[in-house]
Amino acid sequence: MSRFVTVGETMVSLVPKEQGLLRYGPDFSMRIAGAESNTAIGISRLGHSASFITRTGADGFGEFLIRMVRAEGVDTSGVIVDENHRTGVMFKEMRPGLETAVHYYRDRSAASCLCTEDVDETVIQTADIVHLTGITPLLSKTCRQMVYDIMDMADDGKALICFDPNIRKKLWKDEEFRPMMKDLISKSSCVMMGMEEGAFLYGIEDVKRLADLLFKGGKLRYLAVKNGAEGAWVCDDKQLSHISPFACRPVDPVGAGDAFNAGFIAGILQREGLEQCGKMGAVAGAMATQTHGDIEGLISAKDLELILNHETCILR
Ligand code: KDG
Repeated sequence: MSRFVTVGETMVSLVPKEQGLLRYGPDFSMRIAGAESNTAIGISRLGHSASFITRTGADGFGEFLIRMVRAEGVDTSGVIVDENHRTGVMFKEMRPGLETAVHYYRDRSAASCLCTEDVDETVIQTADIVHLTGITPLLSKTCRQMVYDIMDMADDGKALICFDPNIRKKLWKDEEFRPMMKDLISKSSCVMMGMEEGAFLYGIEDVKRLADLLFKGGKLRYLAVKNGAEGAWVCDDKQLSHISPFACRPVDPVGAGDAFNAGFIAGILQREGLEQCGKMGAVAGAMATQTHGDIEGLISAKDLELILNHETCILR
């Protein structure tokens, strides 16, 4: 039984070896991506047991992903290998002088066939934390139903439901998903979102007002509002604190939000105080921006402790 469980799509990410537009044919290296698998790996690196549930295709990409997640110490016993669908793929495009663009090849992927029956209720109900993101309900109707059902299963157990809307406009297609995102947020006890996402969903840019609104529902226990290089805000029913950004040399922000979530959730699992959870998130998020892959910069428990205690280790 893992303390942390998450369900969602993991994908092969093809990351160019150099800056440049795709049209000029960069060389790629094959990495792993996916908000939920990133977070599960982040939690495992921070020393907590984590399980990841998904569907992959019965192909080399799927085998690669399962090996990667398992090699990071995450329990993959709930992963289903789907003979009839392929593993999702995404490409990063490192546009010179501009933000990295992401191109998805995930329509009708194996993970988009995930459904409630794929999830073992006992695994959800015995976890301390069940983490979901707003990406999964956009993948298909069965995924959407599954996310709602997992939240109900978690409510029947002891699990704290963590949710990150992780808005990916490329997946919104023609549909208006705002009410659904807000509904899922209202069912969660820990919400971690970007400042821009708060503005997009609620039209509120002031964190205090956003917190007042979200805590009014009565279910929420923790709120983290991530604001990139400006740091983050963390909030519970008693306190609202700003967390300064941790100095870093960013090369790619993709995956930093998941790393923040892993640090923040690890803090909750360790029963740290609110500000310490926020600092753990901020350091983990900053460290993740320093590599081009999503998981390569995820920090270990030992390094996080050194940083938080302002200690150094002997390297030479
Ligand atoms: O959070 C990082 C993710 O954006 C990336 O790994 C891919 O999950 C992903 C997505 O759907 O964009």
